[in-house]
Amino acid sequence: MSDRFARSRWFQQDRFGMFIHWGPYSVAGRGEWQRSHEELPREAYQPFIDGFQPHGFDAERWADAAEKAGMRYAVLTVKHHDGFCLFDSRHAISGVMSNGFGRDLLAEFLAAFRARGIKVGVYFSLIDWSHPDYPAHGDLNHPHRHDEAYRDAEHDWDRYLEFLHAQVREVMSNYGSLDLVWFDFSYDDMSGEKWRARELVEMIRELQPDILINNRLEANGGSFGSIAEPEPKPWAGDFVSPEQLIPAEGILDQAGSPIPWEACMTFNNHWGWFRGDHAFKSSQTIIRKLIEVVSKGGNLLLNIGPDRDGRISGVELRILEDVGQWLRTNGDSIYGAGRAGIAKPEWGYYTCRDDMLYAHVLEQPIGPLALVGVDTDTIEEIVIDSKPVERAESWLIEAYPDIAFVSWGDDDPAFTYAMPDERAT
Ligand code: FHN
Repeated sequence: MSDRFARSRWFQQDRFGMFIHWGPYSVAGRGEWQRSHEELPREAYQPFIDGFQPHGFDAERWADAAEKAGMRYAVLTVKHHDGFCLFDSRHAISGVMSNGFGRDLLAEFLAAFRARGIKVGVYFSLIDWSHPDYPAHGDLNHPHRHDEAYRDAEHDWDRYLEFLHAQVREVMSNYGSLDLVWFDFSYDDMSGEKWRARELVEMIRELQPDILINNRLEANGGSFGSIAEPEPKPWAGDFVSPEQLIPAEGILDQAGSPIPWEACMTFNNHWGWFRGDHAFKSSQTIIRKLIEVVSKGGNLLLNIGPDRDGRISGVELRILEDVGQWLRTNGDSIYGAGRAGIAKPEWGYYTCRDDMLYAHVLEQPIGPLALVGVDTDTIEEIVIDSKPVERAESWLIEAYPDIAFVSWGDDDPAFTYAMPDERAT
């Protein structure tokens, strides 16, 4: 990978992160687009801002869950589209320091995760529905899109950008060394220099020289931006951020060299807490997605949406522990691993780290395991993790008597998950 991405080395080592969507939208449990979907003018959204009082919140619990899951970095929504700041901002229109709560939740998040050696990132929304100068015209889902007085009013875009840049400067200046900034999102003509992105990136790089920036100053979850071009824009970012999807072949630049990328995914079907959405992905599904993204040279950023008090459900905690248990056995095939450069086999995925090839056997192949295209002379050892062991073991040992393999243990862990509405105490 070109040294253009030299600062991403930790990112490609760590592979697995926690995304956290939390704010006033977590009060009602109707998702982070509640204000837009319900077309709530400011005064109608104010009760949710005032109701965001997570006095029982303990960031240690989040950090503990991430550590047990084997997550190596974490990204918190310090400001989502509703404009509410989880950090102490002199410029905030609404936030934890002005709604009566009075605790700097970003500072608490950073302290708890750093104490465990987990890298820290901040999600920052480029869109701000609460700011009078953020126009309703381009953003079809702006809560005021049907409010003619708002829509037809004069919006001073430069004044909005001053506000946006000032808040980013506060986060970059006041919270120590940050590992990653996750902007969200560009769309239509709202991209690149429309955000005064060159100036923003220069400021960020001056304050946080080693920080990673995603590609959403000019892109979104379904686009690349210029990062893959021979002459990428200064705001192209350090990694691509596909959303709820895993690219077929991983992500390469136009010269065919791999580019760092990270698939972000929800645990259920929503980013912010959504009451009644109990469709949590199983640990096996998460592990399979983690294997797939790493086999294609990518990362997985798995989202949790804590409730109004910052609690994670007991079901999610148990699933995360299952994933961490698998990683404690098979982590060598994930952390610091990546593309193997050989064709994907029909029974699963290869990942490769240094001179070690890992065969992740997810489906029982027909006949012996064919390590197609594998030059075993160049590979020091082939480690196969297979599932379920009893089904795989016989033909694996028969086919490859001299290969050690790492077992997944039981098929679908026999954990009986409590009902999702059981909240962690
Ligand atoms: O609109 C946001 C959405 O609420 C969520 O934050 C996702 C996460 O990547 N990003 C945007 C949609 O692409």
